[in-house]
Formats: sequence, C-alpha cells, structure tokens
Amino acid sequence: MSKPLHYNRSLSFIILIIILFQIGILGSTSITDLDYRLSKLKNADASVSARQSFHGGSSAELSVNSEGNFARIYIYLDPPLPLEDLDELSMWIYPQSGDGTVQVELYFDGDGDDSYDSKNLQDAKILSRKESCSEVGMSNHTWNELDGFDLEYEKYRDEEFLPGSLDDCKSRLEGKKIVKICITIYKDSKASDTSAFIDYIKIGDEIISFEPLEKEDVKDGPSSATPGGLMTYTITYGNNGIEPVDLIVKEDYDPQTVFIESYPPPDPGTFNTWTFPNLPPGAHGQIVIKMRSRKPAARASIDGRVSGRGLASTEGMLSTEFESYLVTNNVHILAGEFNFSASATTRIRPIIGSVLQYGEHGSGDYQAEEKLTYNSVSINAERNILAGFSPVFVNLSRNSIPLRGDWSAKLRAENDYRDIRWSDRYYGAKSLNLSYRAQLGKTLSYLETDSRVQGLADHTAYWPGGFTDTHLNGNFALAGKARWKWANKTVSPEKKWLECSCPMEDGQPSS
Ligand SMILES: [Ca+2]
Ligand SMILES: [Ca+2]
Repeated sequence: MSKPLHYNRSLSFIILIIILFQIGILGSTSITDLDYRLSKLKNADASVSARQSFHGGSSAELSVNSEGNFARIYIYLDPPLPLEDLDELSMWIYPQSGDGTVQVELYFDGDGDDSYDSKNLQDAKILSRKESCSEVGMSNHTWNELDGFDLEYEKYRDEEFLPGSLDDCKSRLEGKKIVKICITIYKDSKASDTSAFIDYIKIGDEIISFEPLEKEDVKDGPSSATPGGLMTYTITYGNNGIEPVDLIVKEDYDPQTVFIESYPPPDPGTFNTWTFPNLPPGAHGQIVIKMRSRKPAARASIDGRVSGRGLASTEGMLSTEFESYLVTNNVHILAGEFNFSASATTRIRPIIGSVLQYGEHGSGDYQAEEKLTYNSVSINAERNILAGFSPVFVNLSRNSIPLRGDWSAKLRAENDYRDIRWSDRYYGAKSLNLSYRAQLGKTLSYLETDSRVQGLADHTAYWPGGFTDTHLNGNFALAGKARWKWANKTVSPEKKWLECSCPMEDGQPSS
C-alpha cells in the first residue's frame, strides 16, 4: 500500500514597494493655539522684541511716536470661546516711556456665524474704560500684571448697558462667544512718545508669550518621502508655565518605521525619550528626528523539487502587490501637570503589482520542479509538473478506503500594473504533464506553456484591447506562448500562438 503523501504548502511573499508617502498632520496643534497679529501703522510700531521679556526671551513691544495715536495687539479665538467659559484674562505690561492708556476690547458673535459684525444686533463689543498705566497702578520700568477681570467695561453703541465688570458682562451677554480680543496702548498726549512691552497674555488655558517657536506645530512631518527613505519629524516643546519644570518628551514610533538619529540625541540608553531638567519658564526648543520607513527584503530565489505517491495538494502565491496603510508617530510631552500629545500620520499608498498563483491537486504519482525568482518589481516562475492517476488507499483504523482521484491544476497570472490576466485551469484529468515559464514585470510579461493533458482545460487571457477564451476536452497536447511588451505607453502582444495536437484515443478536442 502506498504511503499517503500530504504535501501542503503555502508560499506567500508580500513584497512592499513604497513609492510615495503622504504625510498629513492630524489635528495640527501648537503650544499656543491662539492667533495674534500686531498692528502696522505709520506712526506706531508693534513688533516682537527680545529687548525685554517677562516670560521666555521675548515680548511684544508697542511704541507710538508723537504723530501716532495707538499700537495694538489683535488676538483671534478660533473656535470662539463662550464668554461664560472665560475664567482668566490677564497680561503683563512693562511701561517704558510716557504714561500710555491701556484698553482691552472683546468682540462677540451672537448669531452663530463665528464672526463679529458691528451692524448685527446680536453680535456685541465691550471696551474697558480707558485708563492710563499709572491710573491702574502700574509703575514704569517694571513688569506689572493687569487682570482683565479688574477692569470696568461698557458696551459699544449701547448707552442703556450700564458699565460693569467682566463678571457682570458674563450674565448680561449670556450665550455670546468671544471671537476677538484687542489690547491697545494709546499715546500719552503729554509725552513725545509712548512705549510699553506686553508679555504672557493668558486667555483661559491659552498663553501668548511672543516666543518664536510657540506657533510651531508640536509635531510636524514632511509632505512626502521616497520609498524606504528618510522622514524627518520635528517636535516643538516649551514651558508655558511660570515655574521651571522637568520636561519629558516621549515618542511612540510606528512599528513600521525605524529610528535613525535625532538632534539632540535621546537620553542615554533610549531612542525615544528626551529629558530637559529644570526648563525655565517660556523656554522652547525643538527635536529633529530622522526615521526610515521599513522596506522589506524584496529579493529571493527558490528552487524546489518534490515527488511522491499519494495525495498531493500544493498551493503557491507570489505577489508584488501592497495594500495602503497608515504610519502614525505619536509624541507625548509631560511637564508637571502639563500632559500633551500630538501625532503625525503618513499614508502609504497602495502598490499595484503582479500576482502569481498556482497549485495542483490529486492522487497518484506526483512530481514537481520549480524555480521561482522575484524582486520588488517582477516575478519569474518556472514549473514542471508530472502527475498521473494511480489508486491510493487511505488507512483509517482497520479499513483501507480506496481513493479515486482526478488531477486538477491551476495557474493564475495577473499583472495589474499593465492589466494583463492569464488563467489556465485543468481538471478531471487522468494525467498532467505541465511545463510553464511565467514572467510578470513592468516592461515585459510572458507566459509560455507546454501541456499534455488527459482531461479538460480552460484557458483565458485578457489584456488591454482583447481577450481569448479556449476550452479543451480530451487527450491533448497544448503549447502556447504569449509575450507582452510595454512600449510606447501601450501593452501589445508581440507573438502568440496556441497549438493543439490531437485527437488521442478517447475524447474530442474542442476549442
Ligand atoms: Ca456674528
Ligand atoms: Ca515671552
């Protein structure tokens, strides 16, 4: 009794080619999400200055000369902040020359269009009473805190609205949302020029410190990268508090990326953690990380030979196709109570390539020889199959069951890049003698088959511009050769023939 041969194999190679990266920043966030603008007027200057600062290394310097009237900071809240949620509105002011007048204005949206319109009665604007720096108790040449909740406000063009504190306005302007805040320094009419520095404006949880890096995205990445190439991520960190902190930056790398190097380098013994001990208030910095996308080995050569008597079932698949996936690198910044996360996501596009699938199934004598070579852009396969029917017995406990089997075989070759598909199927066969060579590449694809079969066969081929469909039944010999070349931006058959020699003893060929 022959020994059952169980031969089951699954060959699956996924060859990844990364042609293009598309990096999208999900929820791009910066240390300060408030936008601000400084006024640009002929006789007044407003600019970021490193000459004085309360927090970090710089502040906004507002100066008005004798011909000017005012200099202003415009702050935009996007999304608008409901007035009832405003729990803090403060700033630090350093009066330098003259005794300028400070005014804070809040602009509200009341009709839901996220903008202020002076003609819309539902929208509103409130202004703090104009008071000079000395009137609100500030001293020149020193940093003074001004709390917006200590000021008295009146409503623009509404004389029935009694002046009141910001807390009074909260109840009277219920439901309105702040879209813009202006801080203005008006000229001291008695002085030749008026100037002041403003720093560390706190509106709710957000802080404007006029530091160059505070508007950078916490996590930023390139818009595209080459296959398996370098991707550079930039992390921006900062201490927005008013006490020094130990700040820790921790990266969660996507498993499909590899860390290469960073500046500054990570903490010793780590590749994803940076510690900045005792980081001063207002200090900001950046970490530049270079990563590489994983590019799997895309070359292999396989020589195989199998033979035996019994049940045979083989399955093989080679593919250069590659599904799209996302690569996400996350960053976590920890500084005291401050815990911040941001991420950069890269979409890796799908790769359209080639797939070769083959297999035989049956019982009897089986012999297969194969040589498979592939790389990231092409598949090359050469297989010789010899199979014949012979009775096989499967021994299940005491009873031997004779198995009557037919042979079947399939070969499916797809070049999806060039839209070529071949499919050969043999079934109900008493014997198979198949030889084929297949090449699936971008410029050249071919399939050469030589088969002697006692049974049935379906043979189809599709390519841009045509298809063939052949059915054979009987005892036949079939030789086919199809070769497709990519030239002048079209795929065209170079040479193609199908030969059929028959009839044999039983069965009639048909096509
Ligand atoms: Ca509005
Ligand atoms: Ca500052």
